[in-house]
Amino acid sequence: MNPLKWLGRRRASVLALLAVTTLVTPAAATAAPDAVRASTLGAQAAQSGRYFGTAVAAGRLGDGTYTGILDREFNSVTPENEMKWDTIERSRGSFNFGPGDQIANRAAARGQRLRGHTLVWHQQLPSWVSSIRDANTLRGVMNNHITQVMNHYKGKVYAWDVVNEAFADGGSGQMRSSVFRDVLGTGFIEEAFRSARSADPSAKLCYNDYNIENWSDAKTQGVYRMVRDFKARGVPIDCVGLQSHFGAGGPPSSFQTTLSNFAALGVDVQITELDIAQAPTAAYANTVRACMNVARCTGITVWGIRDSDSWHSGENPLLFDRNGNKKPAYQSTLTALGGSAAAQTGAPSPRSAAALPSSFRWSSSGALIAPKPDATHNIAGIKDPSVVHYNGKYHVFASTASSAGYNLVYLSFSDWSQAGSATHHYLDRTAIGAGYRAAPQVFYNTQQRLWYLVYQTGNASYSTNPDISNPNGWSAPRNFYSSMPDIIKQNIGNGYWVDMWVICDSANCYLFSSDDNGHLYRSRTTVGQFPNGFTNTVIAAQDSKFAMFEASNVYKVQGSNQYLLLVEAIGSDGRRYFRSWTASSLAGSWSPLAASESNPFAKSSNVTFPAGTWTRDISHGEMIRAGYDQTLTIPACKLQYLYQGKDPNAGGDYNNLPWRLGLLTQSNSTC
Ligand code: G2I
Repeated sequence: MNPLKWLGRRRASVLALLAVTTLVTPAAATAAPDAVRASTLGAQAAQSGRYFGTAVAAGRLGDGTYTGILDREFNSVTPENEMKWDTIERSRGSFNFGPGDQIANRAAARGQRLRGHTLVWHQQLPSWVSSIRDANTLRGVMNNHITQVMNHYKGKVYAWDVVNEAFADGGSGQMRSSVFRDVLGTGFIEEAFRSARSADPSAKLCYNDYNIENWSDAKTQGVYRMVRDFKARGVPIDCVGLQSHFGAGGPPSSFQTTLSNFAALGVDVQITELDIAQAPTAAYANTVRACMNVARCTGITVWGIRDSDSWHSGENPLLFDRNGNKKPAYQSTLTALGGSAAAQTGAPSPRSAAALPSSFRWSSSGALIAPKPDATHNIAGIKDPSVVHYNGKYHVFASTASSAGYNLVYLSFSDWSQAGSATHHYLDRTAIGAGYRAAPQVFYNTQQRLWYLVYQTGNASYSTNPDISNPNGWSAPRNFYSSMPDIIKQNIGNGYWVDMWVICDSANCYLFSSDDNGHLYRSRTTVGQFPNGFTNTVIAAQDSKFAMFEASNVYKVQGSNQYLLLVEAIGSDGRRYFRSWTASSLAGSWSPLAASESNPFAKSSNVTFPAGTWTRDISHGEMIRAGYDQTLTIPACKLQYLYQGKDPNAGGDYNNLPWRLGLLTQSNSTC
């Protein structure tokens, strides 16, 4: 929200009213809500923290059937040919990133992961490389290629196939003859991995090969010995890609053993190029199950979308037929992705035990908190609340709004019945300072033993305080980003960058934000680096502008491996309401929970007002949490939501609207 935001908001509301009959209900909103079983490959894989990807050909991106399936089903992509040496550096020192960028940018805009394929391979290698005979020249050429390509895609590639297919078929268990091995010796693989690590330390580095799926094969054993040696000597390697181009018999019976034996060396394993001749349902299911049964098998990529897209199209080896219809193997794959080891043995899944319901009903309080203007604070509305219960008190932070602009306020009370009489502490009097500050979010960082207040200033900003109850203890604002990330600049259109939200799991912290233009963004840093290092900004979810407007909240559901996403939308009646989604990881893809106007998370239509209908908007708010730390954990039962509402007849300047805070309590909780 910037100081001009009211213009955008007023225009948005007017347009929403005009669009009553034309507002398109997004597909996601009408899909059957199902928190436990998803209806697409990517969403189902994400429930176990895995990805499900496909090879993509840039030349097919103009085909709507192709891109329709791509974006619906897959949350990871691998360029089939566009990042190979003969495309990227066809002549020495001259780099062509165009086709690779086309795939990379498209994936980033849709929140799909990207696997980089491939840096060093004896095929699709230009003859100017394969004819080099001098070791120093070839070493320089190889390292320069790795460095240039990885630098170009830095931050965009999740995992790189650093070296591809370096081992020989047959019984030798040795490396195959190639210009790299023949001129540089077998040490070229180690050298490539070391160059790759220094070029992009945040990308996972994989060795990728075919015919290494059967544990007893000499080739498998050769690759295994190399990875074991690398791990023993500290040569950087993070993953092994098993291509898995199978005949109609499917995977060898030892496939899962092979996956777990590699994983036991301390690397991730991935199925990187899966296709199975004639696509037998059982063969696909067995392949997927083997991955699901190995914790470090982090994802599966099929080598193309429709049979007609396959490099072996005559074998019809993929999950979609030539017309883009799902084949029987699609169903067996989807089912196998849902079959966690726990489910197969009949043990209750913790997710279903504490999962949220798929529809909600609420009872609302009256307006509990109203602005308290004083001689120097002329305030029309109190908005955007953030709340924690800590040390026997509710601590509420909120925006104060008037035509003159926005700032922040703090109040605390021990019981909701006292909320209205609590003292308002204006934070413009503290080091947070005057000027545009809005939409606060508060949490305690347990590692740093500091409270954080995250808010928007035009950038994403924060202040810290060792004592939440001391309003004067907040530090001056600092920014999370040096400037607006490029992906937001590219997608924001006429919207505003608003409503920053931080949540952490045990490894990473994520910063979500909205653009009033249909996009939810997500950046990542490690728990150790927080509050610094936010990077890898992607679109975490998107829809039409009013269907995914702003005020997103993300929470961990207590006692489950579910995360809950709420986003504020503008309904066909022009009123604000919330939609909801779940995911099994913070970086996962979001499946609709109660996500439509007819089955909303919270809208005037599923809220009763025993004390009188004081609002028809259920707008920017926050869940009452089970704790107060950076994990933003909420209970699975008896949810409560503090929100902003206003007199339905009020109008005029958006910034001057009479927003008040009220509390929803879930009335259909079954636990
Ligand atoms: O061969 C199957 C895969 C084995 N593992 C490594 C992968 O990179 C490899 O992919 C295939 C692509 O699917 C094919 O599309 O690699 C082939 C090249 O070795 C690709 O074929 C090439 C043709 O050879 C070229 O003639 C053609 O111009 O595809 C190019 C683009 O269509």
